[in-house]
Amino acid sequence: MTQLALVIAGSEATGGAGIQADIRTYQQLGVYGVGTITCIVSFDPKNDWAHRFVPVDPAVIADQIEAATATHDLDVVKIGMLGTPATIKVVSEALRAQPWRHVVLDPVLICKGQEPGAALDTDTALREQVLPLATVVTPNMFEARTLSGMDEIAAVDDLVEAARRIHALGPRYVLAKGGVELPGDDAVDVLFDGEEVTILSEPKVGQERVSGAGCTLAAATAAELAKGASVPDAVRTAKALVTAGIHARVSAKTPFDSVWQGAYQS
Ligand code: PXL
Repeated sequence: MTQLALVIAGSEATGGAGIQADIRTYQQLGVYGVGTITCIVSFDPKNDWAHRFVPVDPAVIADQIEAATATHDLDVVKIGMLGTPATIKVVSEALRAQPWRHVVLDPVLICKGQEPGAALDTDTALREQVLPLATVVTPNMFEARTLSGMDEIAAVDDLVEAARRIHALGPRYVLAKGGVELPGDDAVDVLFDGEEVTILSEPKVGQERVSGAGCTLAAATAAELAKGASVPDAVRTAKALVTAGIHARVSAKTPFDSVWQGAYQS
């Protein structure tokens, strides 16, 4: 039987990140992707690739989720960029309207085109309204600092502490991603389930950030969960897919190349 999964995320027009990367990831793992678009991000090549950000009307977001959930029996969802408090509110209300086996939250906090003041409201809304619904949350270093309230994450021990603090906010599992930002030869992620800490480590593929890695990791986790994997197994497969996708990255004129999901072989 074909497995289905929902993704609620933004469109990133170059194809590198956002729902474009999510749907490719679902496809690569044999999962039929169903998508709701929350916002449209168009980088501006005339202005240093600044993010131009347009939120989708909350009523239209609600309509999309209604169409998707009325058409299919969906019990796994990945949530990517939401972007505004109004979007967060409508998505959290829609999520509460039915039970979910897994809610994978990539807590994308700010987009460079947004006002910092608006971003603070967004952080608070995400922390209060969506984070407690997540079965897995996947913060990067910046998001881990913001959600945990820690000023500095300089080593794996700090990342573990951040994961503990974020876990206390309600999600069932925290996958805190060190990525290329923590010093050392390996890209280290920390998985915390409230009791046990699991360290996941893969050799870094260069020192450059690659667009779409975070989106792809969360989407691959959701796809594997949809197929029945446990959270630790889903995360391991997701990390392998991202690592293969960074090796095979698509070169781009934006400051970052982008992950190629099609490179992964299970
Ligand atoms: O990679 C984070 C991200 C997620 N979703 C959308 C984005 C970005 C980064 O640009 O535009 C829609």
